[in-house]
Amino acid sequence: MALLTILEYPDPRLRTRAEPVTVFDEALGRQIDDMFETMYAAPGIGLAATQVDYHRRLIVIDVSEDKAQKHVFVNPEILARSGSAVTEEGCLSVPGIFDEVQRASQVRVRARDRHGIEFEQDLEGILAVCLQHEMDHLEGKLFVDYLSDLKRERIRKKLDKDRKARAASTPAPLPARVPAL
Ligand code: GNR
Ligand code: NI
Repeated sequence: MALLTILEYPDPRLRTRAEPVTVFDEALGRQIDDMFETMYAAPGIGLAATQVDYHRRLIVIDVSEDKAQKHVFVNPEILARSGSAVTEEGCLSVPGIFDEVQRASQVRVRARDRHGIEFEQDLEGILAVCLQHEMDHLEGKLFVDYLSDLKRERIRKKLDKDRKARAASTPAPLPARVPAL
């Protein structure tokens, strides 16, 4: 298993539209396991493949507190949506930023599991919200796109500043030892 690097806004790779998964093999299984490990370590309740620079239609979600309710959605499609809910959302690709987003409160999804078996499921609550947030990632869309241009610009500047502060506090790599002449 391996921890994957999560891309951060405004990385242009987060704007990629993911392609359907066509092969359900061991490599896909490993990618799913690595995404769960990365999501739990972050920690987050969902992760879309786009966020780890893997541009296939693949999502993992676990909204439980004991890492005991793993959901995998490959090539997901929303068949129906109903209701409306406003949730304070965050995103591992937009670290430290939280704001309200309005979405459907219930969705019916059709997807495939890691073996390629198709299923349909009704989701509600945070699970429904999270699935919609993750499906946006597969389209290259981020929750900050629902906010005003002014807010999004402020967020971009704050993340830039945070990244510079992080880089400055990270010890510089040791210089390679140069043999004495
Ligand atoms: O960890 C996450 N929490 C969250 C909270 C409210 C709405 C959506 C989310 S998803 C997010 C992880 C993430 O960035 N997934 O793409
Ligand atoms: Ni996200």
